[in-house]
Amino acid sequence: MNHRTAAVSSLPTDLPASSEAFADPRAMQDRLFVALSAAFAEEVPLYGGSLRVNLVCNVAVCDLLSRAYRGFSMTEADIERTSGERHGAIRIGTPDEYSWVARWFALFGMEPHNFYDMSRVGAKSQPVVATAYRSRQRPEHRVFCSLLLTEYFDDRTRARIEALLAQRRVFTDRARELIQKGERQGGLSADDAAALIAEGVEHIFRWTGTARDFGLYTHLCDAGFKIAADIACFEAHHLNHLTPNTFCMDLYTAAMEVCLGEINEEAFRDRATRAMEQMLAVADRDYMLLHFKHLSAAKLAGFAYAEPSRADVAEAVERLIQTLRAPEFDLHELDHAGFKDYTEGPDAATPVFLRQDAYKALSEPVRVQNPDGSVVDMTHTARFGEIEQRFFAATPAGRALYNRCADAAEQARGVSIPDPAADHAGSLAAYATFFDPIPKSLHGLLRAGLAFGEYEATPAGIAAKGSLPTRNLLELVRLGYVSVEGIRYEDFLPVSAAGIFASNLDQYGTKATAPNPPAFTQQRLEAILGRSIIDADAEYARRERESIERVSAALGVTVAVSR
Ligand code: OOG
Ligand code: NI
Repeated sequence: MNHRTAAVSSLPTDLPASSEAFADPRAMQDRLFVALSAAFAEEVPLYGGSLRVNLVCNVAVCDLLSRAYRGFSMTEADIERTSGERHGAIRIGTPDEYSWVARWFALFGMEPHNFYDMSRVGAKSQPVVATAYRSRQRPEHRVFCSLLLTEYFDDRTRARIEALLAQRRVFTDRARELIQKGERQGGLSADDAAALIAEGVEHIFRWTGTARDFGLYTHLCDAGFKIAADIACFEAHHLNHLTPNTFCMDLYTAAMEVCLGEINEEAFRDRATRAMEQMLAVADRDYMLLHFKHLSAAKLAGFAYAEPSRADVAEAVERLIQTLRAPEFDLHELDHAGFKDYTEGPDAATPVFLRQDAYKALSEPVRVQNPDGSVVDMTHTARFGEIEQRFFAATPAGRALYNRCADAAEQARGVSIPDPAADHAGSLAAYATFFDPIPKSLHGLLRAGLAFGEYEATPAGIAAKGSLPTRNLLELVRLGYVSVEGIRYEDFLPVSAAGIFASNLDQYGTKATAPNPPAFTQQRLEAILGRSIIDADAEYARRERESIERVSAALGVTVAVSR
């Protein structure tokens, strides 16, 4: 499959250097995700289509926001960069493979964050544990990385899985050499970095369309362990999905549904208009800073605000409709299994954690090689097309409140929340009421202690040192003596992750077939990694705490958020 090579070799090799000798890990990350995305789009035309849909929706959102904020503008290149952020998911078979993956990510400056035990999340449990790789500060990309728990299975099945996994070698000699060299030197030259990226795209995360041992594959699927089949019977750690960012989830989902032929243009006009109006209603300055990382607070403060008119919205929607009529948006002609019925996460007005949606997993042809040399052609349904919108990181109290709201909303689906296919607007509105207890602004979230923020003394605050009227941080923010930015959520949600496994494998909840499977602890995963796993919430809290300490030092008084 030489398109892989094409995707990689078309990239410039002039990776910016972090020091004289080594490529910058951040730049390597960006290059990696551009290359993975290009390769994924070549493998899965629908993914490429979804990127086109997302781009034109994001352009429409930015056009409208530039009417609201006079002076705000995003070039298509800015939009590409901002929406070039990705999260992905891979599933690993053995501890040895898992440690190579960790070492590989480390060279990109991506560290393990959070321990997810997916075998203990109730009805949606799956036989995997996981951590997610990302940069510690201001990450753009992250990868959920699961490890199959072979101890979950009865002895015979376990032995079959382990024997099959023992035969494969996902990391080539070249990849191993590069990793060892990078570790030894403390970095990689631009050429070596490009070679490491190519290893990832061409081998490690590659979809080969081939599998092994049809007997084991069907045994695992029939026993309810499609996840184990997806891991053990394939030759590489194929990406399960690669999720781009969108600036307006409800606009994107409506656009995908019209392109897939699931709704007509009239229904799209209606949904897109509501999505745009809803977006404008919440797009305050904190929302702008959250979504557009090239903006600084100072620059944003210079933009006058004028609420766009209904005619402006109608015009933006008509323009988008025109755009989507082009043949490149005829996605219904591609192989697909439809779009999910509803969006995961909070309603559009509640800016915490993540909103996620997806086109459903595709059934893809796979050629299976059997131990006896025979070959079987089958289809495998696992890779799907997720999209997300990232919001503020919630504190543990915020998470607890969010979980209560989300649980109640989940219970009400199909009861007091109407089916979205029958009444889309009514369904969104009823769903939103369950999140009423959560404040809708950054200020409200911070005051209630539900989200994390980073504070900074302003020049006015420093000038007023010694005569500040209050030590209350949020009051100081209101008076212009301190500025605050919400911290964006950069992690996964265990419950959503469990739902994602269940929905894209089309298999809900599995029970162990081993009589007493031992708990797989964080310590065991850390032993495999040879390092500790970062607690993301503790990091968000640390960033907030340190920023408050800096403000106190700059203003000469101890400030605090008073609740
Ligand atoms: C991982 C699912 C986790 C998310 O967005 O929560 C995930 C998987 O399907 O392997 O990607
Ligand atoms: Ni995902």
